[in-house]
Amino acid sequence: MTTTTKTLYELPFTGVKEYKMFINNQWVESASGETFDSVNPFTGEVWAKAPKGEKEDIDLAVKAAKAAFETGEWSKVNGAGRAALLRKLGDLIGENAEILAISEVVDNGKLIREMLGQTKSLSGWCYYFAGLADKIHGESIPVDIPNMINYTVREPLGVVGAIIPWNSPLLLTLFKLGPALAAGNTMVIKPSEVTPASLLELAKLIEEAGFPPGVVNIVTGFGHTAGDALAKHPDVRKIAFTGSSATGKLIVKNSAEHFARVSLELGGKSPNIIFEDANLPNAVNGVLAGIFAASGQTCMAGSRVLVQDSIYDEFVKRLVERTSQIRLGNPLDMETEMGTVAFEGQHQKVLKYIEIGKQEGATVLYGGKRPTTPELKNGFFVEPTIFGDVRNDMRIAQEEIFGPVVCIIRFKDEADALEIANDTEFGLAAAVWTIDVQRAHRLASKINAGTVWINNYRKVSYASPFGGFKASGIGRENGMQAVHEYTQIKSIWIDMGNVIT
Ligand code: TXE
Repeated sequence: MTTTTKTLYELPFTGVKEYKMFINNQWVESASGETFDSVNPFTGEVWAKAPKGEKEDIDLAVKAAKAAFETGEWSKVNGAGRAALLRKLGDLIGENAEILAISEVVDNGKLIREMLGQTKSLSGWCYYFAGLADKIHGESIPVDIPNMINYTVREPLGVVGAIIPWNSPLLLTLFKLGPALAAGNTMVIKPSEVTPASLLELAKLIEEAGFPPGVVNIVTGFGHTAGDALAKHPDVRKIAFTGSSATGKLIVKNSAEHFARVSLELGGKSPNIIFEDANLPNAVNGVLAGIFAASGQTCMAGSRVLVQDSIYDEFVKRLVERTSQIRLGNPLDMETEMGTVAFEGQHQKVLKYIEIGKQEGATVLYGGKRPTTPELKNGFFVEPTIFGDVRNDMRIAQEEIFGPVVCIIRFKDEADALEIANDTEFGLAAAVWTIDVQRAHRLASKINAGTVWINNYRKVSYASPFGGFKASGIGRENGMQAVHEYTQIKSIWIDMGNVIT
């Protein structure tokens, strides 16, 4: 039997798709009737339009979410019921993985080969948090007061506002939606203005799964209007945000006006540390995946590669050789190995940082420009770029570039590596490549980062807490810890009386 494997994926329609947004299980235009464009970063052309939601639309969505939480059908659904709905959503995501993946690729230029795998794995987030939905319990506490019983329960917070970036809209939404709904909250989700489509495709599945009206609302629009209104809304009890540190700060200030909780997953400048005893082919693979996957647009990108002096030349030679083989092209083609960056503004930012790196005296070992071949010239491409001779105090080593640009920094010994690794305002992730198990554990315990990978890079699971130290964020996503972040504890006291004599 012969099987044919599809290599080029395409949208199931032609022309510009006009989306509506999802409030109270209704598909609606924005109150103003205005829309905004989503541009395909490979072609530079508009491929979809979404409603330009603003404060009025956010108010409607929060009202629906509040009613669903307080008095609606959802307020009567127990943990097992919430689990069943999440499982159904997981099934539907699996069945519709292709359209979800394609709409995200056309919105942000990520690779279809990466997105197909990622969208299938999203079902796992639904199943995992479904499994926890009926296991959210408090404690019985032995208080030191006669005749008193004290116990706690974990209750949902109420309306959760989720503000989502453009680099991985579906995955970063599932990080929030899974635990928030498992715990019994309701949600208003604001996708990035750069990538509205994949979350509106997800909304179709949320409707089909049978979630009652108001449980999940998706309002498309801009950060300074819709996002701002959501963060400031007095009926929103928690804001779950992934994005830039600058916007994260604003969100903390705005949500403080009504004491909403916040969880923030912000930027990074993660060190990927290669010792002389490391398995070099594996380390090179880890460095490539760490920085060039998603064209470097991941918060956990291994953007600082620290290489021990004794293997520096050999490592760089291997890295340049492998990088020169990376095939840039149409992100919808399964053969393509690196896509575009997500939008024009980000493209300009990345190219600007490459110029800054050159001015700072770093050496371009590979790449460093926008490619000019006819097939690539309309897309927001940046060549995979390797800077050598980088000092850790350079701007390219300290500021988040969020593109396919890696800084190679030399170190002498373990102490030197640790000092450089921690010399950053960020603390999201780090990796150590060594076969010395004692050194691996020593460094894992001393690096200031929320995740440390040993002899691997970029592994994430719904079961394992993810989040940052220092300027990389507040709170954790994934794992049981995430469910707790969407609950509040109530302490209940019972007086047993004195009837027995
Ligand atoms: O992020 P913003 P931008 C970093 C990365 C990137 C830079 C800028 O370095 O180059 O941030 O990207 C919404 N109130 N990361 O400008 O502004 C916005 O609409 C409420 C790292 O796109 O943080 C979008 O939905 N919301 C990162 C979301 O915030 C507001 C992922 C993220 O946009 C708002 C993305 C406001 N005043 C960028 N202003 C990561 N950690 O993975 C904007 N938003």
